[in-house]
Amino acid sequence: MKKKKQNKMSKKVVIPAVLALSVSFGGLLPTTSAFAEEQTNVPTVLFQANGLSKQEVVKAFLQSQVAGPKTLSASGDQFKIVNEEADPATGTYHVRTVEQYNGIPIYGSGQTVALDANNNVYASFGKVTQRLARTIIPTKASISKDDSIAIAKEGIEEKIGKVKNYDAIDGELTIYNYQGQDYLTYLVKASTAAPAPGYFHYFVDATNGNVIDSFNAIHEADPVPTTPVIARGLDVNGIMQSFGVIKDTNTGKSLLHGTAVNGTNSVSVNTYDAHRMGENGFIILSGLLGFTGWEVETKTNFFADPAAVSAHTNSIKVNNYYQNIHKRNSLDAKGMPLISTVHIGSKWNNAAWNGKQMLYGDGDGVYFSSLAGGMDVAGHEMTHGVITNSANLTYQDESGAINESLADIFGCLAQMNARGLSSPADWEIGEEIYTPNIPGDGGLRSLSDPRSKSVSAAYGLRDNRYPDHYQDRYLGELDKGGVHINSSINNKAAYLISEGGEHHGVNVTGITRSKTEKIYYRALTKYLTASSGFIDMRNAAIQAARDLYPDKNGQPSAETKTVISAYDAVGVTGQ
Ligand code: TI1
Ligand code: ZN
Ligand code: CA
Repeated sequence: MKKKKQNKMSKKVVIPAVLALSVSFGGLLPTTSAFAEEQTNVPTVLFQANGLSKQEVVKAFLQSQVAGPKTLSASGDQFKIVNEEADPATGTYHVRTVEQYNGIPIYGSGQTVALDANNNVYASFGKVTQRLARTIIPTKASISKDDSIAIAKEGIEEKIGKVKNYDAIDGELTIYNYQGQDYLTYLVKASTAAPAPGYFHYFVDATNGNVIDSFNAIHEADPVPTTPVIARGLDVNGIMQSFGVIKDTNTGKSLLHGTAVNGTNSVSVNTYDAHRMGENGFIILSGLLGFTGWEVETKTNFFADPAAVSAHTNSIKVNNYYQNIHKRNSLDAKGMPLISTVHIGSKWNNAAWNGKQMLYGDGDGVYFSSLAGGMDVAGHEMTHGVITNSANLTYQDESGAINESLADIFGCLAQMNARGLSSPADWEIGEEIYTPNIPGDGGLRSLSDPRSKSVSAAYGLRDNRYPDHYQDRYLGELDKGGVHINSSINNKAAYLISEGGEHHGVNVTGITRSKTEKIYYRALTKYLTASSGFIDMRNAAIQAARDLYPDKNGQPSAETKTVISAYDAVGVTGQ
């Protein structure tokens, strides 16, 4: 009873300094994350429930972050709840919202709000648009949805030629902010198989039919089921692997279609061959439409393509990692199939996630050998799949660097997990496939010491090395704003959290891999949003650490302190 009273008193500190500051700028700028004071003492209550329902609390809290006139009848309710989940482990409740204007969703918007057991808001991430109620965005379309579809078709067919048959095409009214201006658009999404596979997105101005922006995304195809058999094959590293596949009983051929089984969850795992189709074409075609390449087949139950065997078995291992360590059922947490295609392009020195599946190049044999041979590469690409289905971090600038970094972090952790706890730590990424003619030179990037790796002089970085401090970050336009460069700053923070060490004069006490992965997974799936940058990553990791390892007597736990000092060490400091 007494405790309860104290809690009530403490709730008076509704808006801590950090939040108050961001709100005071809020009339002009979008606010960034609202985040409870991390250091000590101040209770982590950003907003009191006051008997409201969870949904009401979330909306009232988000509205409270909007400075000035909150609502205007023309703009309507600004926030729409799109996902809610309880976390039984911590008794907390997590809500995702998107913003809308007059009921029309705003493309790319989103917030996460976390409620404690009393329904009080204790954390929130994601920009809140400040002047929506005062912004005049047209909400009346003067062209029809069908007109917008016709306009999108025209654009698509200019690019890939006459499309006889669209697999799917539809439009939806969406507010799209492009180069600082809000447009009422129809977002037309179109899937094509021929003459080229594609998943096109067209933003057609609903007031005048202009195409504001367009791009291509991706989808997957269905497997063909038959009789299960056990097959084998050598992987890229010369190791014999054994795995279940299906045999087409009519032709007697086995296909590289299997299942990753973990307890009651089972996920389809299908691996295909692009026969060296060009990477650009493949990425576009496969994205939405579902072109996955050609079947990998054998008549003997022995699969003779090492790249296919590696991609296939690595994807099972990475899935096992996410299922066993994070209780995640495949990349979308809903059991989606794991699709990989190997032999993309001619000597393509890369691997990718196209929104739907994994793609692996063969490498040129000098810079990289077959990229399917890197288990951490598979972990990296599959983590992009997890990100697509959680925070959906925008692949550009800071949010892109956080996206790339989480791909590297979980790539490393999944690989270490597969090797077993007793195996030595490995914080190099891509060591199995990088510069095959120079043995022992590690990987493409290093999480333990980013500066041990050189980077192209085109970036103009100090000593042409990957940065390990926020002040050394790359601010140019190459690599989508340095997504593979600045990722190193966050990579180093994750390494320090796990292993500890002194960095730029800050001492960090390591808390183990196992605690590190729990913190980052929680930050990714419960707190980060599409627009999160470095400071949000810091705040999300601290919040996740505090959830998992709570403060005691107003003092952060050792784990939380480690997270704070790791981010201090890489120059990402609480303001
Ligand atoms: S997600 C993918 C980006 C690809 C864009 C091209 C379409 C990516 O980040 N690929 C990894 C592959 C990798 C991963 C290689 C781990 C080695 C180790 C990557 O880092 N690519 C580098 C080469 C890059 O694209 O700059
Ligand atoms: Zn990547
Ligand atoms: Ca590695």
